[in-house]
Amino acid sequence: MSHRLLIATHNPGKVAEYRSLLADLPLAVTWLDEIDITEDVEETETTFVGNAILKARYYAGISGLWTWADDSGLEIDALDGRPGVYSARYGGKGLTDADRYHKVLAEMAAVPDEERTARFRCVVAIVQPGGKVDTRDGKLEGLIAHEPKGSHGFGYDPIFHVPSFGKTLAELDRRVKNEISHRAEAAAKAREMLAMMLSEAEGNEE
Ligand code: ITT
Repeated sequence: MSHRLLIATHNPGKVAEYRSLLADLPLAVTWLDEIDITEDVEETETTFVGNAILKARYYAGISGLWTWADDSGLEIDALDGRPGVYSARYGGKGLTDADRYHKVLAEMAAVPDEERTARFRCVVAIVQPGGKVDTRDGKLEGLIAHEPKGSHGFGYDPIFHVPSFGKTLAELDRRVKNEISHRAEAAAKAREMLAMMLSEAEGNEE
């Protein structure tokens, strides 16, 4: 039996990454903009787990579909974990991704190299039509660069330096990012969880 999986995001950068990460699953993958869901849900929780569940529940309720949502963000040690769960709206509404990472670079201007440690975090929540929910997480450690570099990816990728490659995430090919990223790690774990949830659900249908 084939199911439809809704990737509950309005962020096309995330959709592109999940489409390749889930390409070989026997699932029809769709996303909010493709099925004309324009509603936005306010992310009122203070943790990645809380917001991932909140988004997945909300859009599963509207769509009636198996729903996959993530909450992700950049945690910078020298900024006490900011922008964290506020990554997408850091500095307020109406800013571009570039405005936001320039704000971060300005805040980090006086921070020496050894204190520029940071990590991307991602939590994926999956809700099945009956309402059952579970989560999986992933992270990627790195350093905040001194200036933006590269044009791939989205969000803070141009200022996130990955030491093992000597490059920012935005300088890496999407295939490489999709092997090492916080989203790739969470997605790999969530894929296994989804497979189990699907086979349990099918067992219950028999
Ligand atoms: P949805 O809520 O619709 O999924 P969003 O962009 O608002 O989209 P989040 O609330 O999870 O998503 O915010 C995540 C933000 O963290 C995102 O907008 C980026 O600024 C940043 N971010 C997350 N993952 C990233 C990545 O792989 N590369 C660069 N920036 C990332």
